[in-house]
Amino acid sequence: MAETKGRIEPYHHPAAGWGALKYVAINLFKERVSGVNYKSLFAQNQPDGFDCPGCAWPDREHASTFEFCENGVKAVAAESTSKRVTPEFFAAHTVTELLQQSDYELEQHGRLTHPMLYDPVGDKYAPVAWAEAFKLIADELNALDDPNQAAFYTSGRASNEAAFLYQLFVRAYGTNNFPDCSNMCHEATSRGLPGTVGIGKGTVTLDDFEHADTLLIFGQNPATNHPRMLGELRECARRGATIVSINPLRERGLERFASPQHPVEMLTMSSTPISSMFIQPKLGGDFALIKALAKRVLEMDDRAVLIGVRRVLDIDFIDEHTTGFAEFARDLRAEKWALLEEESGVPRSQIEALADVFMRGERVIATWGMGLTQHKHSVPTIQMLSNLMMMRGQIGRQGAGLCPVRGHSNVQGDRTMGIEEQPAQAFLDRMERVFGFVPPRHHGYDVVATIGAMAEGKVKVFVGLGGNFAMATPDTPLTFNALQSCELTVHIATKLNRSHLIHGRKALILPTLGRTEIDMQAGAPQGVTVEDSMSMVHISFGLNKPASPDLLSEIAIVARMAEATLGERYQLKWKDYRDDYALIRDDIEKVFDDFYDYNARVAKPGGFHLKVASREREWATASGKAQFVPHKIALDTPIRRARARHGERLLVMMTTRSHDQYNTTIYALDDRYRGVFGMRRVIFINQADIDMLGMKAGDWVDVQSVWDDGVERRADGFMLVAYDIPRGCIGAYYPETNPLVPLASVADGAGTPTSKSIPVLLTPAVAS
Ligand SMILES: Nc1nc2c(c(=O)[nH]1)N[C@H]1C(S)=C(S)[C@@H](COP(=O)(O)OP(=O)(O)OC[C@H]3O[C@@H](n4cnc5c(=O)[nH]c(N)nc54)[C@H](O)[C@@H]3O)O[C@H]1N2
Ligand SMILES: Nc1nc2c(c(=O)[nH]1)N[C@H]1C(S)=C(S)[C@@H](COP(=O)(O)OP(=O)(O)OC[C@H]3O[C@@H](n4cnc5c(=O)[nH]c(N)nc54)[C@H](O)[C@@H]3O)O[C@H]1N2
Ligand SMILES: [Mo]
Repeated sequence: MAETKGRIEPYHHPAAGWGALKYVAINLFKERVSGVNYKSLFAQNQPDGFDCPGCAWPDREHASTFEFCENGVKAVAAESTSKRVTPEFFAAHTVTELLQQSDYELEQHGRLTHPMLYDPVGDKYAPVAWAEAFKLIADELNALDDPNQAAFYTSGRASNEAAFLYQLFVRAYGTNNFPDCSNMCHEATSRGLPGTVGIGKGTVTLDDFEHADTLLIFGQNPATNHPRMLGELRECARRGATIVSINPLRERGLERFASPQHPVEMLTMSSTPISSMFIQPKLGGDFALIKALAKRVLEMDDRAVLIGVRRVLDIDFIDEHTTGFAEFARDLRAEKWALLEEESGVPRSQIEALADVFMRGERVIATWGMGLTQHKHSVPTIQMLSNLMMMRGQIGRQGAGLCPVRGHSNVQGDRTMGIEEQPAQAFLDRMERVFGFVPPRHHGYDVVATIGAMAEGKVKVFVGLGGNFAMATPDTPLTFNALQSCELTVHIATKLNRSHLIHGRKALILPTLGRTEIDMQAGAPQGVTVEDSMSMVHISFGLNKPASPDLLSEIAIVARMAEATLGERYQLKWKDYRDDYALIRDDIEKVFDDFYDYNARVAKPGGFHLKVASREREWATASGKAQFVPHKIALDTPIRRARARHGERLLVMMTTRSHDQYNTTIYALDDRYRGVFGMRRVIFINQADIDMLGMKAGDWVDVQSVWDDGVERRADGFMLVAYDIPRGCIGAYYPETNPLVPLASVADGAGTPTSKSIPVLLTPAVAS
């Protein structure tokens, strides 16, 4: 089904600026946010307000000045909408009817108000009492032959308290099946960094941005996805720091920025240039590019030794803090320049120019997003990036370090709290000691494994704590079948989405409070805590009246699910926990030493920084040192094999976010900075590739992925948009393109679907 009303109009303005303000106004109006809720916009990320549900970028000590952010405003407006999805709404629509609506339309219906149970007779959801809903879940869970026949998904908005209780419940019930959104997101970071620096988290804080002289931004689109990061980059740029954008797609939002925080910039229509250098590797070319930079650093160090000038390598750091350098250097020396150039898609002259910038930098921060994490070789890529930074001791000192930029506002905290299908044994020992039950020891299913297990009938109950599992995951038709073959699907959610409609034989939708809402328990307002992308933990209090009197908090839902399922087993204090969230924090503190004095420390404005050992140059690796890990360029890959078969017609597709979406939530149909308006079914493609296809910009195509399992995977009806992107690489939006991602196509060692490198063929659209 082709959209025809859209238009393409290149964007020539700075990011943010007046455009952002205008869009905010339109959005607020459209969402029909009630007057009283306006004030909540000014309370996000304030000391006594709530943590913005928009993204995981930290805020300056929950600063006293209002930080304007389009992303945050949209997220808050979407949650504060006055529209409601009531029992009457469900009575008026069958599920089959609702399935005809687009994700955008489903989002527009507003907030869920009542717990709902699917009625197969009328093919409709009907209201159900909370107690009955919990009893149904308990009965289904207790009827399973094995607890491993259930899977418990988490989306990264869940608070620390909700996540901790959830994993406590699920482990007491008896499984480690914790698929979570980070499996699809920064998993390669979480699995890659422990091998090099000992912990899967970033090593910088916002303070380091004030001291950095060089910033390398890999595979990220902050103007859309982390707008407050642009404010930091602006300050860096004004101070004279060099900012390099490494991205196949020339993101206009990384070129110039007009800060909404600075009235003069706004009034004079001026702006600050952000990136001074743009490197455009081919999709997935970062691994070879970073390895090439490392090789160049080594060569320049050889030269320095030869002519007797200051070393380029930080020899002291390497000697004192690392292992494996000799072998790593041997591998670098053996690598051929021609292969590095070919695989990265970056000419040698540009590699050398970028290496110069890196070597000139005294204090370098490397940031990265999904552009590095959603490829087959993402773990080696991230390890190579830490190798590169370690060569010059750019980790664990002021103004320098590794900075993975996370997505969901508490995705990092959820993992810290034990949402992890491969839990560490030491953590399980601790759980056992504190709570007195024996937690399951073997690994559970991640997202991809859960889908496979559902499809094979091995997982029969699916519970989703937030998120939109059906749309966020790969291989859409297969995933839909998998979910539909479940005995029971349960979704704890704020708004209606497609996952609620792709349901099991029995199905529940459990409506919950959003983070912006007042959470009263046993007569007292409760706060919840979150950990941002830079390991700052702080407390968040909702301010708005709940969307419906029938909502329960996520914590109350989890606790009551647990009570119903486990009964008196293990004497866990479910009722106490839900009456007073401070008691949950007391028990979190018993399990994790770094959370000592938890309640006292989050009571302070700004909260506290959770220790990241690598930041202190303490290395929690097997060797007790930071480890250089060599990696070869893989020459036998699905993409290479597909290209050998199809030649230049084989294109590699990345799937990204437009400006007006939050993951699977489609707020509106524009992608302002990329110049797409009123439509989403577009493909960004190099003009030379359009010519190669014998087509022209504006033509419509169907897309088919190339995979060797005999399954036809296609997505039809996309318009070609000529764009500044390397030949052989194309871009499109997710989730529309998820049917193209084969379930088996994952990052080695992380299991992340390869959403940024899908081998595809384009053909003229059959029905447009
Ligand atoms: N408004 C808004 N904000 C969000 C979200 C949202 O959907 N909307 N989602 C949140 C979440 S969960 C996340 S994880 C983050 C995601 O934030 P990002 O990491 O910015 O995610 P994407 O939109 O997928 O964009 C990836 C960027 O990587 C580039 N890229 C793609 N492939 C490659 C590659 O091979 N190499 C390099 N170097 N670059 C590449 C793309 O051109 C694009 O600029 O944002 C969070 N914030
Ligand atoms: N092809 C492709 N696929 C991708 C990606 C990609 O770049 N390309 N990105 C991946 C990434 S990085 C991520 S993080 C995942 C995202 O996967 P998910 O986290 O599963 O998806 P979201 O779209 O963020 O979930 C939105 C839903 O969450 C619910 N919700 C919102 N707020 C709350 C709340 O406070 N509590 C509860 N209980 N529910 C709430 C609402 O019902 C809303 O519809 O998608 C992944 N999938
Ligand atoms: Mo994400």
